[in-house]
Amino acid sequence: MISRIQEKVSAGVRLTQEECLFLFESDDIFTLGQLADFKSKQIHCDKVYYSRNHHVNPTNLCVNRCKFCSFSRSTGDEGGFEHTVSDIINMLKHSDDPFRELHIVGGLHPKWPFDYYVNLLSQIKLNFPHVYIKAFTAVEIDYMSKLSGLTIEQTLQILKNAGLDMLPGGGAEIFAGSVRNALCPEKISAEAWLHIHQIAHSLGIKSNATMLYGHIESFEDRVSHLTELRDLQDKTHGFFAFIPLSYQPNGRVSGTRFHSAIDDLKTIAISRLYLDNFPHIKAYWIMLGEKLTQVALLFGANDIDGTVIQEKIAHSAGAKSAEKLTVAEIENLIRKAGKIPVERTALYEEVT
Ligand code: V47
Ligand code: SF4
Repeated sequence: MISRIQEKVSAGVRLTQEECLFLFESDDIFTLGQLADFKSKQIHCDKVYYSRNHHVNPTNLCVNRCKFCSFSRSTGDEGGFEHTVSDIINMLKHSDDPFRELHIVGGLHPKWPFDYYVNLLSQIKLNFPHVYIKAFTAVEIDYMSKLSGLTIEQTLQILKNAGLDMLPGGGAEIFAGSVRNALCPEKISAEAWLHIHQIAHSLGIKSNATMLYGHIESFEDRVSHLTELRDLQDKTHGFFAFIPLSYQPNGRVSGTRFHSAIDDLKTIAISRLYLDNFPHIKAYWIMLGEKLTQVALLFGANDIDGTVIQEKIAHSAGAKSAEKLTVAEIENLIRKAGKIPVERTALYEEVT
């Protein structure tokens, strides 16, 4: 089977679900790396993208309590926080690090009205007109639509008018119903997640997609997750990047399988090979660690996210990576992998 897959990759022919599963079950990591690097070079030469980005988490209070999430709190819990819009603007004004992209995600606050989110976007655009805003997972969009009584389409259109530039890829977790029910029973369904991204794309709002892996899912679950994304991308071409998120064990999900550096590299490489219609595969250094991220650049990843100032979600689940990276550190990491660092905006425009 591997020689057939090699021939198909060289000829640019799409891989089947069976071939994708075969690759997950294979331990031939060097062949996988070679194939994925070949594919990545075809699309991007040796360019690896990064952005100067800043994370903002308006609140960690959340009415959902997903089992893998160490970030969220219920009202009254120790460690809960809720920031006003002016707190956030002040915090950004006093940031020591320059940024071109804001990544804004948070919990589903039990009391805030829809206006909070609209106001947050418009105040950010007023104060930082040149910054792109990547904000609110499909889970948050669904919650806002229920809060406001508006349709998903109306909700997204209002957010877009207020300054929303694109959606992040969070909340996808694993689409397989049995795993989703075990990990995050209160979260929107896979169908709802895909539907919200489809509507966003139809309104001209681009988005990313993620897959949380390395917990209780099977390789078959990963293949069907990737297939759902590939199918939607065929219809809309609205996704920029796919980001496999390596599960950071937090002790609240029992029965997790040991996951490893090899599994992380394999998942990046297979994503590059199978998602032939996704322009970018992102190695998220916050969850992989800086050193493995550098190796992932030789396994099909062509994006490293960014400086990621003030990340809270992975670090509250025990991620050991740095709090942020400087541009010099990122560029050095990319160059030492034999690749060419390219700064980008959230919308993948090259910054010169
Ligand atoms: O949806 C929560 C995940 C996601 C854990 O679009 C965990 O550019 C691992 O989606 N272990 C949010 N993961 C992060 C996210 C993201 C990150 C960077 C860039 C982009 C982008 C999106 O974090 C959640 C959930 O899947 N998460 N807990 C955990 N213990
Ligand atoms: Fe809430 Fe998101 Fe954490 Fe789930 S993953 S508990 S929806 S913040």
